[in-house]
Amino acid sequence: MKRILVIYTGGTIGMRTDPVTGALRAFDFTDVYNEFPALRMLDVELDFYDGLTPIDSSNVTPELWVRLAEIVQSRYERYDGFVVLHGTDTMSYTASALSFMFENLAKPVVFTGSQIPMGVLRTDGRENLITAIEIAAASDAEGRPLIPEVVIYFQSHLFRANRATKRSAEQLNAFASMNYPALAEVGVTIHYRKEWIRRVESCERLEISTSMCCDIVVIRLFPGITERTLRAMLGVEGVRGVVLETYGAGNAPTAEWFVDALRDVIGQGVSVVNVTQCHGGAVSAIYETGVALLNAGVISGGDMTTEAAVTKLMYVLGQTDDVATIRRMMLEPLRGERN
Ligand code: ASN
Repeated sequence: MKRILVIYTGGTIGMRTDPVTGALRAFDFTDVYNEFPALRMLDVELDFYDGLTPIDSSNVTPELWVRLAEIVQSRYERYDGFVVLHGTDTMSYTASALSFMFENLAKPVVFTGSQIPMGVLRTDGRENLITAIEIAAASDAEGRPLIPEVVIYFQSHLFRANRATKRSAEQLNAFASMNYPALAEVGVTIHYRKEWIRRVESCERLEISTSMCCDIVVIRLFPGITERTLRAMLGVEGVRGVVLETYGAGNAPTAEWFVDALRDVIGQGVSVVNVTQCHGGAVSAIYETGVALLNAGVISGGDMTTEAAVTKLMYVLGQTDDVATIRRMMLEPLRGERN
């Protein structure tokens, strides 16, 4: 029987309605079999880790990412797979961050959550949790895990974590992966799309990187942005990296002050990564407005999501100070996060 560890971090999935007051309060996962007896029907041995204080995921910090990475690493040999219950609001940041922090991951780490609390009759959490556990336990004919990567399972779709983004605050189908196909689709059966799943490239021990650099800013362009605003954002003391959300295929104003402001900080050793504000598609310097950025030394983020660009930049800046290495690592797919 496969052994799966479920790690509870908080979010809507862990909420139930208090029968007396009607208010939502955190669910006691130590009592999960009473709350949710159907779990006993799964053909897996489940353990629950509830040593974290449940939080709304808007309060997530990189310290929690490190805790999660350490929890998985210290129990890696004991379990066949891991399910992380997490709030949906920042799930794609946490899951993406972990995809970079794990080196040589060969077992599934499946994130899931819900839009409707577990303790509400019409919850989507029940199906999400059960299927996430099944996916974490799935193996091929040789007994190797089917999904040796960090993934998000939500409403019938399994996505690579660093390709996924929260697309709706209302619909149960809350996540999307615009630039990479789903790794599995769930209907009557779970249909794995093996051609899109990462292969394990090394059988070395799982290592984790716990140094994530938070000295970055995200700048979303808008028509009317002034030189004063741009320079103030770029000039924040200690900033080492910038994720610049540009228009369309990576386009930005060609005004001299704009390009100069970027060239100045790049000259001072700041790494600037260009991603598109569009939900799908990639940065490609096909217009003059994109070429100017490349010439100024901006790094193309290709088809990365903002979440992937932010967490990858934090990870890469945590690894090295060398600007050329940072550029090379940002341009290379490290965990299947970009083409
Ligand atoms: N605010 C919640 C969270 O991210 C939303 C959810 O889980 N659906 O923690």
